[in-house]
Amino acid sequence: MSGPNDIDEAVQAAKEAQRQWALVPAPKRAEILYKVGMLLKERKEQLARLLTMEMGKVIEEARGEVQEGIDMAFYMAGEGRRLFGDTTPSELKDKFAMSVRTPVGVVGIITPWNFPIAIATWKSFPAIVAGNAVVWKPAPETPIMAQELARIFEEAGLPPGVFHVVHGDGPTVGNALVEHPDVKVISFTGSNEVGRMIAEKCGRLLKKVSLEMGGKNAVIVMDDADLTLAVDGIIWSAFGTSGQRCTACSRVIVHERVKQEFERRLLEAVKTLKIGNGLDETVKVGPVIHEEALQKIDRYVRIGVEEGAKLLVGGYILREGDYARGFYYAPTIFTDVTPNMRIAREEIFGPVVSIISVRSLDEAIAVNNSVDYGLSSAIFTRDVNNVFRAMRDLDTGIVYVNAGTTGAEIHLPFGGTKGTGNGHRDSGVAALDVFTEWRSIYVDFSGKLQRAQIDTDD
Ligand code: UN1
Repeated sequence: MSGPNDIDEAVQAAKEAQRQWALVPAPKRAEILYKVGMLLKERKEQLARLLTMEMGKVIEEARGEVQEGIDMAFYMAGEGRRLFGDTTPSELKDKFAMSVRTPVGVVGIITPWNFPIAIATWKSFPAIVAGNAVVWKPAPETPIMAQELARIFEEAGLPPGVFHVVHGDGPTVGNALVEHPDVKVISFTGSNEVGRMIAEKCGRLLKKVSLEMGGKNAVIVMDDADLTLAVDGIIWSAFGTSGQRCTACSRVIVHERVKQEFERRLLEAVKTLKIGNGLDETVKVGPVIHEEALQKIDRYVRIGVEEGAKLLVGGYILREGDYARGFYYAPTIFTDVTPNMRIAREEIFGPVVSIISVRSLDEAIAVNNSVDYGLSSAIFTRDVNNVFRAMRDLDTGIVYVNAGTTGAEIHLPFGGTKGTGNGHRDSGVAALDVFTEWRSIYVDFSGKLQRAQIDTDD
């Protein structure tokens, strides 16, 4: 565990190292990221196993998560040869105008336990290729993956001081990082509650802050949908990672004409899911992170029952036999849920999905957009008109057509509207906007004083 003094030491060392790092040509900085990518690739299996052991997601998904890190490394390494700025004409003769990206300095990164390595790569790789130094506070639940990533940076030849890991909780370590005057940008993924606290502090300090704070993601199933496909997509997005993704599907908005048949098929599919130790290749749903999470999920299920939702399946903690050794929650489906129920509005972060029935696409879109979050949404339909309506009208940062709400690819911007974020994006080229400042440069080669806005020809 680090204390506030450790944070200061890390930030000072980062500040020192960053000056030199910023002078390394970006394509050379990128070479380190290529090496990081290669090391992640070589160790994919070993890292995936560690990841499963540390936080519980099933091995197949752990491999997928490491793959996100590999993809991000190669993608951002490519950025080292781009980092595009703009050239623009000047209003004046013999004058050259351009804007370039410059590093911000020391960047503070705060990440959650559900994607202990991928989210850190979404943030640290663009920061590093752009010439910044990073001080990273991983979630206290997943320190091992953090150490592994730090070791890989070291082995790849990243100069000492450019990347730091500080362990500890939010109130001490996170706070010290957020408030440190030499940390210029904070990039945070986690709960809405913590994100708001960080944003308030950063607001006062005039510090740029990028927030990604979860979702209440819905899949719309229209009456013309391929129901087999919709069920597959929903099972994967709702119960993968035991529902502990910001992108997890936690609402299904189904057209009333197909509700009954859809529910029948969904129930059939849920019953085939094997729950257990994530290292077992046949297991589809692993444990949740800890007892506290288990209790929170269970509390929401009780709330759902009290609110009058109908429990179709699940709704209990698994405690028998081997399950007693972990934190297992039975995949849970509620139906006859109305959009204003708490289970349909609040992020549960567990394997619980609520089915809401609607009469039209208009109603489906309105229900989708009625929550305080706006990360991901999806529609299953065969009608091209529905597709384009959804693409335009679903108020989320990510929209899927004929796929579940999870599975974002790293070269597209990741983030959302409303309570999900504050307008910034992780991943994709948009991530560079968080970790760079724009510098506008004017070069006058006329040899005389030229005054913009005054020395006009007319
Ligand atoms: C998260 O849950 O915070 O789109 C990240 C997805 C993954 C990332 C999820 N690629 O589901």
